[in-house]
Amino acid sequence: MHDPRRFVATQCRLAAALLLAVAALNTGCISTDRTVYREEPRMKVEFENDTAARIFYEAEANMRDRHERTESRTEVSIPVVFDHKERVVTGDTIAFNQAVRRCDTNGDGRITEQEARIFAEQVAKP
Ligand SMILES: [Ca+2]
Repeated sequence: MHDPRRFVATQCRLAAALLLAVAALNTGCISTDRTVYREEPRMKVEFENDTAARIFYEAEANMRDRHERTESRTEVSIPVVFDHKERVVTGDTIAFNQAVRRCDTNGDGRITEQEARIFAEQVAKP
C-alpha cells in the first residue's frame, strides 16, 4: 500500500520546489532607486528700484540657505517582488521662481520695495 520509493520521490520534488522558491525570492526582486532633478525656466521679474532688488535677493539667498527647497520622496514597495524609490530634487531656478511668486503678492511681475520688505520679513521668521 505504502510505497517508500514514491514517498522519497515526493519528498525530493518538494525540496526542489522549495529551493526554486528560495532562488526566486533572492533574485526576483526588482529594485529601483533614482533621483530626479527638476528644473524650470527662470521667471522674468522687474524691480521697482535697486533697494527692492537687493532686499529680494538677500531674502531669497537666506531662504535657500535654510534649505527651504522642496524635496519629495516617493517609495513604492511590494515586498519581495518590487521596490521602487524616487527622490525629486528641485533646482535653484525653481527655488528662485517660488521666491518670486511668494514675494510678488499682486502677481504683476514687478517687485516693489514694499513687497520685497514683506517677503524678507516672512523669510526671516523662524
Ligand atoms: Ca508686484
